[in-house]
Amino acid sequence: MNIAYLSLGSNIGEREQFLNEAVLLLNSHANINVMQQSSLYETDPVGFTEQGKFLNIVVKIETSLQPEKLLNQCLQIEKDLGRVREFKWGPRVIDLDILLYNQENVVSESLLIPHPRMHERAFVLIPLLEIAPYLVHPIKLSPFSELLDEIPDKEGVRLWKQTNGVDVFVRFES
Ligand code: PH2
Ligand code: MG
Ligand code: MG
Repeated sequence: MNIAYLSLGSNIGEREQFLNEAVLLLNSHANINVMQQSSLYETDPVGFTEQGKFLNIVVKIETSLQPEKLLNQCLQIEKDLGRVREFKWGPRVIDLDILLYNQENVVSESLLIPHPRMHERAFVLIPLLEIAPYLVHPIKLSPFSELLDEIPDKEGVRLWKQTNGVDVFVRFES
């Protein structure tokens, strides 16, 4: 079995519902087991900033799928939920990115793991550290907690709905 961490984001329509459906679709796959899910964070758009705020989460999965097969499954779920790709970093109903796959470095035409920008994105690291506080970057060999300390603008990431396992117990309004 392999352990992977995925980043999920949505900034169009019923964002929370798209995230929930994506997690359900992941978990309904025979070879994917969702083990942990972070709280929901509302995050200011990074890169192309003229778009709506995102909801972002990170999930930990257990899977027998190899990275390329896992990527195909993520892309299939994006399609199933109606994602239309207009331009890079543009608004989307759902985005599923593979962050980590065991402690492996995967380099292929379609896939780079660890995700090449994860260490500079607070919207990835904050939810990741919530569920895996002691994880170390497999290439940089620094703890993700230290990489987060180096990011200047973390204010763009706000806890929006806190989760305790799968149970939601409090909702933060922004
Ligand atoms: N995803 C991007 C680009 N910018 N910004 C936020 N806040 N959240 C995202 O998930 C995100 C982004 C490209 O996939
Ligand atoms: Mg992305
Ligand atoms: Mg993506």
